[in-house]
Amino acid sequence: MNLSSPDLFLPEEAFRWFGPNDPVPLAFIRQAGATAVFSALHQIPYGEVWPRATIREHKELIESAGLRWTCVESVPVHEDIKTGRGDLPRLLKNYTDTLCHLAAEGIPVVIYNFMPVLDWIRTDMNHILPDGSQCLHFNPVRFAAFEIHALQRPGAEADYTAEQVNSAAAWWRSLDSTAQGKFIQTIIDVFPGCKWGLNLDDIRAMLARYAHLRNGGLAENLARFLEAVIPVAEATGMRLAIHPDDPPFPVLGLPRIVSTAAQIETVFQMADSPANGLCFCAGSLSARPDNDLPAMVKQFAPRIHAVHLRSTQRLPDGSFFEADHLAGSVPMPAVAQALLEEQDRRRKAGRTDWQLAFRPDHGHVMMDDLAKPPGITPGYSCIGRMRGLAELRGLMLGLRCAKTAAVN
Ligand code: DNO
Repeated sequence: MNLSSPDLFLPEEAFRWFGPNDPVPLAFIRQAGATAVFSALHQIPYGEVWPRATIREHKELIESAGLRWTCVESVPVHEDIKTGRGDLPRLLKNYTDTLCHLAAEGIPVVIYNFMPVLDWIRTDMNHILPDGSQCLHFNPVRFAAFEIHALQRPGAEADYTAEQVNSAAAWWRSLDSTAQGKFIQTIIDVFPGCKWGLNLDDIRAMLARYAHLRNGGLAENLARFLEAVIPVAEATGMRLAIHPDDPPFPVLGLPRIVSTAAQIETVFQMADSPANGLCFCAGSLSARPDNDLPAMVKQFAPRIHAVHLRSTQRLPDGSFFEADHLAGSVPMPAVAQALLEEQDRRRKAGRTDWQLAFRPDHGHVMMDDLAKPPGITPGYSCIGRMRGLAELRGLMLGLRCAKTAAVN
C-alpha cells in the first residue's frame, strides 16, 4: 500500500505560524511535513480592517515557502463587540470588510473566539514532566492566588473552596516579589502572537467593562455579532469557526458560553447556517470531564471547519497539564476516527470541501528547544509540535490502513 496515496483521503496537515517574527520559520514547518499553515496578521490592532494588500503579501510569503494559507487563526473579536458597548457598527463593518478581503484572496476559514478579557489561561508555562520536557499547566490553586492576591478581585474567594483559598495564600506567600511578578505576567500576557505589556490595572479595567452584563448578556452579544457576520460569510463562501473556551469553565467571575456541547449547540442555533461553525479544539474541550470528545465530533461534524488536536491530563485536584498528543484524557483514536468518517461523509455527498485541516495544537518544549533563548510563543515549540504532528499522522494512516485491510 502506498502510504502517501491521495486515495487514503487524509486530512490536511497544518502548523500554526505567527508570521515573519515567529522563531519557527516556514521552512521548518514544511520540513515537519505540514502542507498548510493557520496564520494571522498579528500586527493589525484588534478591531481594525485587514487591508487586502497586506493579506496578499502574507499569503505570498507562505506560498513562496511551498505552503498554503487555508485558515486564519484568528481574526480577533474586539472587546467592545463582546461587551456590547462602543462603536459597534464600525467594528462590525470592519470585521465583515476583513472577511470580504480574506475571501477575495481565497482563504476559506476564519477562527475566532468569544472569551471575555483573556484568551487561553495557564498558570505555568514551563511545567517539567518526568522525562524532562516542559508543558503548559493550569492549577486552580495558583489561579486563585492570582485572583485573590495579585488581582484582588472583589468576591474572588467565593469561587473557591476554603481549602483552595488557604493553599493559594500559602503558595502566594512562598513566592518572592520577582517570582510573583513573573507569575502575573504568565497569566496576563497570553495573547498569541502579540505582546501587549498589560498590567494588573489594565486587567481590572477590562474586567470592569463586563460588570454591566446581565445573565445571558455575553450570549446576546455573540448573537449580535453572528447576525452581522454570518450573512457576509455566506455571501462570500467563507466559513467561521468559533474556538471553545480555554479552560472550559468560568474564570475571573466572567461568563463562559462555548465550553460544553449544549453551549455549542446554542451558538449554532443563533445563526442556523453552515457558515456558523466550530474550531474543534480537543485540548480545550478535554479539560472538562463531562465533555465526551468523540461524541462531540459526531454531533457537530458537519459544522467543524478547523481542528486543533492535543490532549490534557486532568488531575483529581482540578488541575490539568498538556499531555503528549496521544496520551492524557483525550481518546485520540476515537476523535481521529470520527473526523475521518466526517470527511468520508462529505465526499459521498459530493462536497468539494470535504478535506478537514488539523494542526497539532501546542507541543512540549523538548530536546534542542530546551536550550533555545526565550522567544517561542508558549505552546508553540517546533520539535514538540513536530512530534505531535508525526504521531497524529501515524494514527490517521493507521486508522485508514485498518479500514482498507478490513475491506480487502
Ligand atoms: C491557543 C490557541 C488560541 C486560539 C484562539 C482562537 O493556543 O488555541 O489562542 O488561537 O483562542 O481565537
